[in-house]
Amino acid sequence: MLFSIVLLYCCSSAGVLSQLSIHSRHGRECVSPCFSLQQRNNSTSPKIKVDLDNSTGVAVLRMQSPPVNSLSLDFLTEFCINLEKLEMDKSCRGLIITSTLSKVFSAGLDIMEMYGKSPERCGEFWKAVQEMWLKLYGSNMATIAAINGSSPAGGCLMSIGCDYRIMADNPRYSIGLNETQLGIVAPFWFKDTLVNTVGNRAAELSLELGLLYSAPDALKIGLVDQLVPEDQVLSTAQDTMSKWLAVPDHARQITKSMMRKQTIDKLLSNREADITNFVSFITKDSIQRSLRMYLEMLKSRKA
Ligand code: CO8
Repeated sequence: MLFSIVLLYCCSSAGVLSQLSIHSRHGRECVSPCFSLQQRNNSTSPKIKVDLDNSTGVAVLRMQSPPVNSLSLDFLTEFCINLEKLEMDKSCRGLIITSTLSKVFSAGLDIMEMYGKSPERCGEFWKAVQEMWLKLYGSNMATIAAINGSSPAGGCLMSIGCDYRIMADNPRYSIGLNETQLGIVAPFWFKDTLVNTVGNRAAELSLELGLLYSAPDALKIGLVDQLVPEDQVLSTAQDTMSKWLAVPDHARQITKSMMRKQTIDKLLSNREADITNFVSFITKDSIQRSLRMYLEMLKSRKA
């Protein structure tokens, strides 16, 4: 019931909806024309590819938006539509999320969506971020993040929104909610999701210091559940999924709802205020300056 409410609530996706393509294991592609897309950037190619294996009931959602799978409004909209479609497909019981990019799972929220934008646009963007989390954290499907690269901030949020996390055993990859390092503050529902995952003390340290954990350190604090060699991330996720799907759906779903309902309800009952807070915070001159400095740091690091 909770999950249905969440779904209904999240269905209204800020008016920017895309065509959705889902590929079956046998290469069949069904394009649903039931949504119309208002393109917001130059790229018209799908940022997400979904393959649903009808024989196992497991879908693999691949993020494929170079260079770093940053979560722009377009990306989030496409992500939510795909999730919604899978959620409504009774044959789909499990979802694995991974990346097609080498080295990066997701760089988190697209900083350019928060820098130099109008309050209206920032509000629209934040609503899409909320929707992504509500849909994922409240999903009826068993969800596994197959983290095959770095996953800071919003990428970490997406990972901890899943039921289980498998990460590539590569010390160069990092994961965490590093918002304070950018001079911004993770909202209460980011914090709640992290607390639910690693406990209060680890979350406090992690959030205040904006820590990014190497894969082995992330395993130590329980931010991820398992490390495997890089080339086995997806296959391990598929093996693990079969264990999750061996549990009767209704029992797993009710238990998941029991664990997550309070956290989800908190955002649902404060959604508008959360958007207002985000917009007034992110459009402040001092915060815009912090974001600019961070962007410059990213560019100079690259140079
Ligand atoms: N948004 C937009 N552009 C980005 C982002 C991003 N999050 N991350 C990287 N880019 C850009 C870079 O600037 C670079 O652009 P260009 O090619 O034009 O110079 C390009 O992507 C490639 O980046 P890198 O060269 O750094 O790629 P690497 O493969 O070397 O590294 C990393 C990949 C590790 C992901 C690295 O890019 C990185 O650390 N990125 C920053 C990640 C980050 O800090 N994200 C935080 C986003 S904020 C967030 O998600 C939550 C905000 C909550 C807001 C709450 C407010 C109230």
